[in-house]
Amino acid sequence: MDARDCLLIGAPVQSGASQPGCLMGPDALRTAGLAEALADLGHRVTDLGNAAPVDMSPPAHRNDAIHDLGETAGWCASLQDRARAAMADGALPVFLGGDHSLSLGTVPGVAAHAASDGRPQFVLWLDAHPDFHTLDSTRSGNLHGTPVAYFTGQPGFQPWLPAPAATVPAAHVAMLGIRSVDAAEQTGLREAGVTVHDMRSIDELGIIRPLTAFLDRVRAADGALHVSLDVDFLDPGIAPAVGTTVPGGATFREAHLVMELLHDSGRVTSLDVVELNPFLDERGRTAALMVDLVASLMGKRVMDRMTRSY
Ligand code: 5AB
Ligand code: MN
Ligand code: MN
Ligand code: MN
Repeated sequence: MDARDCLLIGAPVQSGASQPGCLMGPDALRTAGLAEALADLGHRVTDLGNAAPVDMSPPAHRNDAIHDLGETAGWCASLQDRARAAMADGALPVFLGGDHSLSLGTVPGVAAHAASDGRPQFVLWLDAHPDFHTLDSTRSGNLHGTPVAYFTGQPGFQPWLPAPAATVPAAHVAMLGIRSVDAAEQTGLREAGVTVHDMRSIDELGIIRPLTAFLDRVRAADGALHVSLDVDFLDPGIAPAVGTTVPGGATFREAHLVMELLHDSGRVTSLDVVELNPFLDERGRTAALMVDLVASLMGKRVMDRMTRSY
């Protein structure tokens, strides 16, 4: 990868989760040396500090489980603007979460820029969960479980959340690492046509084949690629600092391989690093691992290889 202009944008959102702590995520990633790691790789890095939500007071929703709707809607609006502006600057934005509800803003924002460039937007969702609830289907009321339904244009989000600046077709979304899906999500994902590679398919096929198949599609369409990396994509044994641990996640080596293949593809145009809850971490090890994975995605490797073929 050539040297890129990387913009670090903190999004200390925690209104979409039930456990407090994601508020500290951006600072933990900074403390773990994210800017330095990217600068060491030759990238130009600017840390824009933390974004803030705009004021919003949507009407109450009939689903009583939903909490902090106004604050999450305010983040959604604010981050759509920030994401769009960062892309218009020609930069590669790295959004430092914050819970996964931040993708309610980042994905429509980058997709709106891609649309103005006449490029199709693709999304790679690295997560234990598909986050495909609607406001009506969420049982927990935690809006970090809703962004993919929102940005693929599923009905029922307005007027409670702002209209997305642009949507991403469900057929342009691939998910990897999935191992906890609620019944309503199963149905929704199937009907929408999202590509879901669950952990079983990774066990059976390995992680390379599904990923390279998706990257080939992005390349063929000359698409922009947003990567959304949820800490719980990883196995809790290596990444304990997350409120929604699910056993059986990606290993250290699988995760690095995903990042290295993404780097080699040269397609990644924007990135979310989400759900880090430093209050649950052990001596900063999860934050350090997330920084290391972002570095892999941005070109860090142990050995320079002449060629690679699989
Ligand atoms: B995360 C669950 N499906 O709706 C729900 O961590 C979990 O951003 C959502 O992937 C997990 O609350 C959201 C049970
Ligand atoms: Mn552009
Ligand atoms: Mn998630
Ligand atoms: Mn998750």
